[in-house]
Amino acid sequence: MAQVRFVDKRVMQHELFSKLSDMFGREVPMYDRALLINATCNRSACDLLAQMYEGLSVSDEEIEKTSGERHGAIRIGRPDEYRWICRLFACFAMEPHNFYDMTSIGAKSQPVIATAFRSTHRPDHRVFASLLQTNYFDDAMRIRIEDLLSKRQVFTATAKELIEKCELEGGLEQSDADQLIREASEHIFKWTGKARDPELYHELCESGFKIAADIACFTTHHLNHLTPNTLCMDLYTAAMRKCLGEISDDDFLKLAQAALESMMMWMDQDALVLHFKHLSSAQLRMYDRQRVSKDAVTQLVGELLQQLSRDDHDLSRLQHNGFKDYTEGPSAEKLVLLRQDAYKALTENVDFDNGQGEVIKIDHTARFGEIEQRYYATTPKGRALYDACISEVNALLAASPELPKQDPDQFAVLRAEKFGSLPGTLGGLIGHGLVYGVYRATEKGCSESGRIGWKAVEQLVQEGHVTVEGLRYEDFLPISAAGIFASNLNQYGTDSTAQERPTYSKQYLEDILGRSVIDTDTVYSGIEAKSLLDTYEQLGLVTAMPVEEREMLQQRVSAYESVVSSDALHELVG
Ligand code: OOG
Ligand code: NI
Repeated sequence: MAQVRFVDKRVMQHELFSKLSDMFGREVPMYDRALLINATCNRSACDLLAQMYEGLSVSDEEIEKTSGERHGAIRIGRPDEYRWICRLFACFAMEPHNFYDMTSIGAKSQPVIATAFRSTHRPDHRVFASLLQTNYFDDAMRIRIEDLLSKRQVFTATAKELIEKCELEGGLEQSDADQLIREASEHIFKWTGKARDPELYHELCESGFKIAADIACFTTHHLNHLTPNTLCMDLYTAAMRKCLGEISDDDFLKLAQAALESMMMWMDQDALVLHFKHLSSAQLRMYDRQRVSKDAVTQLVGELLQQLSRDDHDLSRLQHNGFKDYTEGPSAEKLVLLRQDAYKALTENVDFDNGQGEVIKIDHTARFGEIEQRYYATTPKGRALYDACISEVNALLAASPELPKQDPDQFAVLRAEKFGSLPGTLGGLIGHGLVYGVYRATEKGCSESGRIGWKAVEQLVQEGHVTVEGLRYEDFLPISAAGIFASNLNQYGTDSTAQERPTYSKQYLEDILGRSVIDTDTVYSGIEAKSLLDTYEQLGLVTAMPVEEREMLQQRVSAYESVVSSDALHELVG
């Protein structure tokens, strides 16, 4: 009862990200304009979907809900700061998910370890939070970095008091919640354009440690990027290139036509449910598929070009460093994990205090503009297959690094070939045990409960007793994250300069956080298993199912229940 006065933590989370997005939009005009371009492209994609699925109409508000999702990236210097960040995000129902060891990913290694803060179920927002590992460096450098970091105070006394109050009382009232959000957007995550110790900055950058320079010399955990979601990656990247002035209108028309024609192939009803998570799946499955002519697509693309040609979409006048050469992740029509792309890091002028009362201006290149599209979560088997495909793509890139730039069509064809072994539909992916599903008994199934004999779930789906939805991937990929560090810092990877190369573990990160890190394979697997057990229960099949199968599902559910918080557990049940 006492809890009624508290603001819902998920509501606070939405408010936080909306404020952070406003803040970032003011700091980085390119980000603000890119959001507009994304909205324009998503509108076009939805106009095409309305032609493909008669009766489907997606309002601008619904598009905003669907693509208003964001992920941020922050880079933190001190373990005590990292723990405060964890406690801060807990006030917004965001917990640490997965341990990412960026120090041991081969040539792209960086001196940071990380976790991602997000809600466990159907998260809308997430933050990839890295922590600099000073013992990656030789002792002399380690001490200089630690000394400089020890002089900063990122969290004000007010912020700490509010976090403690939230922990003690279980939530925050409106005025406290507003104040904590202000602390975040006006201080903790704000870019100041000011830094310290220009000498250390230069030394770190020159020895290949730009990431450490970006952390050690600044006084806040400024957002490195804030990434929105797109409904059609290839359409968005074509639009960005056009608006940045990198490609001609004719090239844009060609790319956009291809992107939308490809979308017509992969945007089946399962993909609709995946992309429009705020709309009900029953509703999304009601519409019949119609044939849309090439001419209709051409007309849409022409209209899109007109909109993109308006002044407010012109990015070429803003200072920028161009768009990346190719999209990270699977080929466009294989809906697993995620695809990401970005405009490259901007060159920003920073005022460095040299400690002797002088200000030195230095160009800093770190903040960039990412975009992403999220797909189905893979099982370990699916992940292994994805990894095998991506390593073939990487081998191709290693052999011909200029290919994506020089011949993007050929690169797209070859990449699609490398991903050829992945099925192109949810049914195929689930059938081969490559992605997770969430099952539900249908009305028909429930009405025949107790009269259906035991059979495999695929059979029940085929008969219309059960429906299945693909589980969405809500995490990050260490390798693509490494690619992001490498590309936006314009530095590939770095080796440790410590006398003995240190190793880092999940337990080590948990000790810093003062709590456990949630393993998301356990979560995805548990959600699927729980949905299966619930479905069999509703169909009256629990006693009929083979004992081993029941025990296996129960084990997966128990493992899941032991890693998620009680709040998150309630959320799934409710
Ligand atoms: C974080 C890189 C990770 C992603 O999308 O994989 C990331 C960083 O650049 O600090 O954001
Ligand atoms: Ni990112």
